[in-house]
Amino acid sequence: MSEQKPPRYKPYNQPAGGWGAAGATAKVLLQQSVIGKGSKALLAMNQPGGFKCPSCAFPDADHRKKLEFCENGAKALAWEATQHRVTRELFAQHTVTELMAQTDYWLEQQGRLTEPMRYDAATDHYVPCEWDEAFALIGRHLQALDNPDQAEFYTSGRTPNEAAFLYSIFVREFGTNNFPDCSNMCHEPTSRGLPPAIGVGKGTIVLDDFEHAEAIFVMGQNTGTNSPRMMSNLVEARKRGVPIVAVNPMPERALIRFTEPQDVVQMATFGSTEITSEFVHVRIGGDLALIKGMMKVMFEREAQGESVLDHAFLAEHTVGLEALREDVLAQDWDEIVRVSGIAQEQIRRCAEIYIRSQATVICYGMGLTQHQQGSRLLQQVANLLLLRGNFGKPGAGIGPIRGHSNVQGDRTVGIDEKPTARYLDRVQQVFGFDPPREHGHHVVESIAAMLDGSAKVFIGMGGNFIHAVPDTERAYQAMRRLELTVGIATKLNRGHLVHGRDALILPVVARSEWIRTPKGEQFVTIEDAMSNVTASRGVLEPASDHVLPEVEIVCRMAMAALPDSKVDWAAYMHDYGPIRDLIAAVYPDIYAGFNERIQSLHGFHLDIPPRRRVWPTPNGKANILVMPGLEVNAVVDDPEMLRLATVRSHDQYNTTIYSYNDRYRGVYNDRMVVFMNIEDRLARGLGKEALVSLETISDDGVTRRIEGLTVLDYPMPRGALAGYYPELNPLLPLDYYDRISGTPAAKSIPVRMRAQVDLPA
Ligand SMILES: Nc1nc2c(c(=O)[nH]1)N[C@H]1C(S)=C(S)[C@@H](COP(=O)(O)OP(=O)(O)OC[C@H]3O[C@@H](n4cnc5c(=O)[nH]c(N)nc54)[C@H](O)[C@@H]3O)O[C@H]1N2
Ligand SMILES: Nc1nc2c(c(=O)[nH]1)N[C@H]1C(S)=C(S)[C@@H](COP(=O)(O)OP(=O)(O)OC[C@H]3O[C@@H](n4cnc5c(=O)[nH]c(N)nc54)[C@H](O)[C@@H]3O)O[C@H]1N2
Ligand SMILES: [Mo]
Repeated sequence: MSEQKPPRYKPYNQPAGGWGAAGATAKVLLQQSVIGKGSKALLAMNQPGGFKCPSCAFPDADHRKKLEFCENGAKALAWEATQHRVTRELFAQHTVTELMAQTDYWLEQQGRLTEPMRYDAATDHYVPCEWDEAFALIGRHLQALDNPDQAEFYTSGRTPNEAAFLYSIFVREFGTNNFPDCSNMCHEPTSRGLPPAIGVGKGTIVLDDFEHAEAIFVMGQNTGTNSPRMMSNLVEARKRGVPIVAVNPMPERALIRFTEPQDVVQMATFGSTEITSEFVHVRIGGDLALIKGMMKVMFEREAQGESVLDHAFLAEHTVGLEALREDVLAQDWDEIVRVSGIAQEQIRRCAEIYIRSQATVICYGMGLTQHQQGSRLLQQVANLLLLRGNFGKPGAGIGPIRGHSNVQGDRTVGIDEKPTARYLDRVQQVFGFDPPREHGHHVVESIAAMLDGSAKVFIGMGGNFIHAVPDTERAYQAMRRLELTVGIATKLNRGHLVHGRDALILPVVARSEWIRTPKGEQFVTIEDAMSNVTASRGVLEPASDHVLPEVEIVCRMAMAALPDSKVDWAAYMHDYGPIRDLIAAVYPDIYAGFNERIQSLHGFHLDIPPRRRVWPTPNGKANILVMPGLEVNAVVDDPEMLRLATVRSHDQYNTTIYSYNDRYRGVYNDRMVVFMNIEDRLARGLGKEALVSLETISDDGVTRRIEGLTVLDYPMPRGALAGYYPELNPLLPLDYYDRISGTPAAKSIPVRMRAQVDLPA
């Protein structure tokens, strides 16, 4: 019997979730041969006393007595708990050059890393090495640098608070603030854009706010795929009749219709809930024009004598209203409609929904942050909320939906290339060394430093830097110039193969696994996207006897690099309680009494002053900030230009590809595709599913082109394209980023499309 491959593209017309999701969960456990073990772990995931899902940062619903996992959480777990192992034999069989020829999917499939490996240039193989030898090599390289700023210390958001905190102390005592972080490519516009406006760089909502909201806006976020547990909140809100407005250039399936896999009746009856009451098919980068249009409706109605703003709130809590009014009223309706791609009538409907609601939540994801002016765009989201006093009352606030499960926590505990003076003073008082005061590198700056030769060492605490960053080809060149690259990781990835003269792969204990040290069983803590800090205790046996917890790795790197350290690393290596005491000492405002408070079954919430209508800004007010114009990206004057958004499929976790399918978008067996409006395709004389190339429009003289992409007819707005991250990262210029946050504009790459005549064999 020949194995029939399903067609490459078959539009998906079912509701998202439901039996499709339940089936996919079972299948993934089966594939990784972890049915029994996986099920045991799933029962402990996101439950009090268990561990935090290694997938996304959405909070647990502690008041509901149900399993708190979703299809994609189960996938993340199955991939982590997999029975497959990368052993020394794999590295003995293949040179690094041979491994480079394998796909990322294949690398991932090899399973968990099991022992430390060191690159041997003479044979082009990774060879086993002792942990002591690995730390000694790191120590030697770091000590040999002319100055500490020649090292780059990357962090990805899976690292728990305890390890991230010690890492930030180690690196500062070593003498640099070079902390490129996955957050720099993600929610940094939140961290940098919101503080001048509302005084905090975090979200202000908690889970309960979904229950009190009278309207919910979901902007630039593919909820059903990337934060599936949030679907429960949307379903519940919808059943209460709350209007939900989704703003997205892609009509993401789960935002249209969803079946709650945990709803027994819906599952049995094949029922589903219509999620979105208003789908706003915005152009890429059109959100600013939409928001200004909504505000224009409000100011126009005010001018006609109606009261639609919260005047008491505005008078007591804000400054800057008049400048905003002037800017917004000056925008021309035709321009608003052209740039947003949304008819005036629909903008008025959105404004009406917003005005009628006494409590509104606005959630957003990468569709808002990854633009050249992402940070300032978020300030306009804050303005919209401020106009109706949507802070500091139940059911209202701003909700950046964070990515990695501890990406927010890592930043809170010190992973920050631009630390505040106040924080540095605390570090000095608590530890007794002088931390460097000069700002360090974010991701883009770290690559520039590698390229110009000023960086020599790269240490990656988790993540897959090389495939997460822009400009893949230049990033490869950058990495290959280094003297030492270190990948501290659970799984083999491309970053371990694109390496420096010396290179190490250091395997770690994963989130779902227990940490047993000579001081007993330890737990770690994480902070979710709504500022709840909870304990996480793994329940599975570690992948091998030779993997180490991240905390121990940090301590031993520090001991090797800093022989005269003022920090008693050995005291923290096996005992995490004292680390939390240090966190409390450095951050008394939010973390005082950490060890007592973490005893509570559901953890605790870190104070977010705007929830109390307190604004930690220099003037003590919420600042209404003006952003002129309607564009969030530099205008490209080229009639051929199309805007490309790089997005995630339903079957990947960032750079980890689970399969080549993207169920809800109807794509099978292929990721080298471009989603495009059929009219745009016809206008270019392209046939159905034509093969094309994309070339970036830039003025830096570098040609960035990807060939062999298949065009799929998809309900995209005119002029908008979408394709997959990380495959399309070679098209994203290093220099194309938000100047305030450093975040690459991965959702708005200007490109030209060409028909490809030479079909590959
Ligand atoms: N299963 C799974 N879960 C994940 C991840 C994963 O890869 N897989 N990654 C985690 C991480 S680190 C993060 S940051 C989050 C990411 O989660 P999301 O923020 O959902 O990320 P993306 O898939 O990159 O894109 C989001 C959406 O932005 C839309 N978009 C593109 N351009 C625009 C625009 O100009 N305006 C608007 N309004 N929308 C636009 C896209 O169509 C897409 O629906 O998810 C986290 N959770
Ligand atoms: N073009 C484009 N580029 C993007 C994006 C985009 O939308 N478009 N999104 C950006 C975003 S939002 C993000 S967050 C970044 C993601 O960038 P990263 O965080 O660097 O990438 P990941 O793919 O999440 O990293 C996966 C690796 O982490 C390791 N790992 C997994 N769990 C653990 C653990 O518990 N501990 C340790 N030490 N290692 C672990 C595994 O070895 C795995 O291979 O990519 C960014 N890049
Ligand atoms: Mo992210």
